[in-house]
This record gives sequence, C-alpha cells and structure tokens, in this order.
Amino acid sequence: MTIQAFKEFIKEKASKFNPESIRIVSHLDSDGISAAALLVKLCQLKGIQHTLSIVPQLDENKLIELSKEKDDFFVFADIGSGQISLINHLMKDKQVLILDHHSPEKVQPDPHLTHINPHNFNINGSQDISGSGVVYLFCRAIHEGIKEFAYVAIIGAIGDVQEVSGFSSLNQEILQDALNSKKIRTQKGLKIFGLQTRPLYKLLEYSSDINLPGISGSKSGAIQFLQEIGIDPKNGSKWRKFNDLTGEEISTLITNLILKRKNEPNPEDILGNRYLLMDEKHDSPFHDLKEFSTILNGCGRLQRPTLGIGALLDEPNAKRHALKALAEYKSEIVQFMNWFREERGKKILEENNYVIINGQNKVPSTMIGTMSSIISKSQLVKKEIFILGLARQEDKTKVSLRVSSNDDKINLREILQTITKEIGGEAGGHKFAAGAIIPTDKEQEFINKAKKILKKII
Ligand SMILES: [Mn+2]
Repeated sequence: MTIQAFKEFIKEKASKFNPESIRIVSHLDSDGISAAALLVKLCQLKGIQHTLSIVPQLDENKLIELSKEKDDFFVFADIGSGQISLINHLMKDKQVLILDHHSPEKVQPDPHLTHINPHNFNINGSQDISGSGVVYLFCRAIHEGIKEFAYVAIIGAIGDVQEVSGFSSLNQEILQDALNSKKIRTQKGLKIFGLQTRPLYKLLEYSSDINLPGISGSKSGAIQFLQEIGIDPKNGSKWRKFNDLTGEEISTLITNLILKRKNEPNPEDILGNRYLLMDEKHDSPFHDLKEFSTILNGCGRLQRPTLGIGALLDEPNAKRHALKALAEYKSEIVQFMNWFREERGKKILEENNYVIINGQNKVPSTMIGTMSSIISKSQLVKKEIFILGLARQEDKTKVSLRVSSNDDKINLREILQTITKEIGGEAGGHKFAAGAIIPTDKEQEFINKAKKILKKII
C-alpha cells in the first residue's frame, strides 16, 4: 500500500512538472551524480533547459547563494530533505522540487516547495531506494524513454550501499526495468573487494569481509592454496589478477574456496551479484556497475562530477577523463591511508571502541568520509568499533561517522544529531553512515562529547 501511495504521489507531482528551464542541484557522491545524470537526460528528452550544480552538502550559506541566482525552478536531488525549514525560509521566491531519500526534517513544506521522499510513505530510504532511484521514478512518470537509463539508478543505489545480496522493494523494481531494457545483466560472482585491481593472492590474503581459513591474513597460505588447486598465481614474473583467469579457473577457484569454508556457517557466502553493462567490454572498468560507481565517487571527490555525468551519458571523452580521475582518486586514497598509518599513536585517538581521526587541514574534507569508510571495513581496526573523522572545509569542519558492526540498534545519524543539537552545526545521513558540518572552533568540544557518547555504546 505504501509503495502504491508513494508512486501515486510521484505521478501527481510529475503531471504538474512543466518548467521551461531548471537548475539541478545534486549531491557530490555516486548516488547524487547518478541522480543528476537522470535529470539531465530527462531535460534532453523533454527539451527543458537546464544548469547544474553538484554540492558536497546543502547548508545555509549554499542556500543563500542559490537563492540569489536568477533561476526560477530548482530541483534538489539526493539532497534537501534535511533542510526543509531553511528552504521554506530562504527560497520563498523560487519553485523548489526535492527528490531525496535522506531522513527528512519534520517540517511542513511551504506551497512553493514540493517534497518527494520515501520516508514520508514509510518506505526505508536507507535500503529500499536511493536518491537516484527517487529521481528515476519521477522521471519515469514523465517520460518512458528514461527506462533505458534505469541502470543509472542502480549505480546510485550501489554507491549508497543498498545492494546487500540483491535489492529490496523499489530498488528491485528499478532493477527489473534495467534488466528489461537489456542494458545490463546480472551474474553471480566472487564478492571479494578489489577483484579488478589486486593480484589474485592479495585478493585472497586481504579478504577481510569473508573468512577463508588458512588463507585470510596469510600471504604464503594464499599462494600455496592457489598452487594446490592448480592455478598459477604468476604469469612469468607478473602476479596474475582475477581478470586474467580463464572461465574454468574461475569455477575451480570458487568451488575450492567454498570447500575451504565448509566449516563456516554459510560457505557459499563468497558469492554475490554482479551487475554488468552489456555495451561494455568485459575488461572495461565501466563493465561492472560496482566499479562504475567507484569511478563516479572518484570524479566527485576530485571536484569533477561533470565527468561522471558525462560517463553515465556515454560520452567517450568524459569516460576517458573519468578514468584518469579514478586513478588519481585511488592514489589520493593510498596517500591518506599512509598518513593514517603514520599518525597512529600520534594524532589519531584510539580507545577500546572508537578511532578518532582529526584531519584538520591535513586531510581534504572530500576525502574524510571515504577514508572513514575504508578504515571501518579494513583489518586496520578491530570489529565493533566507531570511526569518527573530522576535516576542515573552508571555514567549517566536516564530520563523518562510521561503524564496523552489524548491530541494528546503532543509529549514527542520531548520535551526530545529539551532539550538533548541543554545540551547533547540522547533521544528516543514514543509520550506518552519517555526517555533520560543525563550526571549526567547536572541534574539540565535539570530540569530547563524541568520546563520552561512543564509550557508552557497544
Ligand atoms: Mn544518496
């Protein structure tokens, strides 16, 4: 019922959508970039003029700035639901449409504002639909031609970590559109991180998400295992990667990994879904939608989101440059992960159940969330731990909170909101990945309060 009501609501709002030109304002991550690409496509299909801004977040200053622009019609995508009262107040003279899936601020939108958000229909916006998914449903209600691009919303959902052994609810419906359009196909594959990039033995050695007895954490164990099952880990002097394996070798590998795990609760848990773009060659980085999503994040973090949009709209030049951005992004990540390792025991604060990284001006604000996520998923820290990252962004400080735990009761957004309510700033995000913007002179106070709260949980 709720899904039906949500779709009816979207349909009704879509039927009234008839602007000559729009200003698209979207979020600087894979989901936001995917959302923007869908809106650009809709504008192309409908002959609507458009301009575009991609922003790291929507705060008061940004809204004041936007309100002074000459545009009459704004579409906020994957962003805006947390700022209803600011938008009510600051953008009175504009038409505003919000297409978002973040937890909304509990405020009635003024008549100049149309707010479309799954949470208002009891649909779980952290899992069942992404920002680009909401945009997709809206665009689909206006023009059927957008169905060709359903896979773009799948990339966005993957970017927001909504794919957990498949998709649920509205995401599942969008996936069906993507499959029907024959743009993508799905395939069961190994779900080990770094499949495209790491040498095979490292892939197995660093398999932090899944346990491979005798192999996880052991270089010699990984190499010996490969030799035992008849897969040469090397080709001449070069370490082989997963992509170098033949089809037969891949099935041998998978069978033997499952055998190795015969005493684990779910031996087959090494297999996950892959979503593959039919038009891309099998060795193209754009072939696998998970990898595509990483490329979009790279474009965003390097402040070149339009390359990501171009890549989604299949522009060869943009795709070429997006790959360069990905390479740069990866080397930046390596650089800041090295910084993290060097500063342990120095600037990094570690206690039983938290790690606090105060990056100040040393870590870019566009990198701190990614770093916190990577650390929380890595073997650098133990399980059941919070990762709190801070970094300066112009005259403010950006905060990211992650957790490596499967405890359903933990709600990171609420933790950050509790603190910002006391010391100022704005918090948003999701249960398992949340962020905030605080005044820089409150950094220390924020850290002190966070320590107290985090100590009490887990
Ligand atoms: Mn999102």
